[in-house]
Amino acid sequence: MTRIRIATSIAFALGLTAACGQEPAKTDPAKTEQAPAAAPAGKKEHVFRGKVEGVDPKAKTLTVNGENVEGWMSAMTMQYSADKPDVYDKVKVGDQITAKVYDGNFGTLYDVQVVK
Ligand SMILES: [Cu+2]
Repeated sequence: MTRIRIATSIAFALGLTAACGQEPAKTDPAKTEQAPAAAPAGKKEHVFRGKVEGVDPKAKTLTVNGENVEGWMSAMTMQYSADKPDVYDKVKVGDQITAKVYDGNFGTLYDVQVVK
């Protein structure tokens, strides 16, 4: 499911990407379409930074070239979903963004902000 570029996949193929692309454990697609996903309670929060390389409002995915997030994920380009549906309208290719991410959830960006 995860589209990782060849260059990064070579570097990270040996185990580091094992957790990436995992769907959040309790995601209900019908629900997330209606309401913002609640931030996971009690999970460690990390600050995510990256550059948007693709936006697909229909599929509700963002392809983001993310910087290394210590203890969460290595630097890589992959697809994420956003916590709120309006993010796909707000964010454009080339935007630098920040977001909140949580331990155990490697597929969702919360509180996405475009860095001006
Ligand atoms: Cu990843």
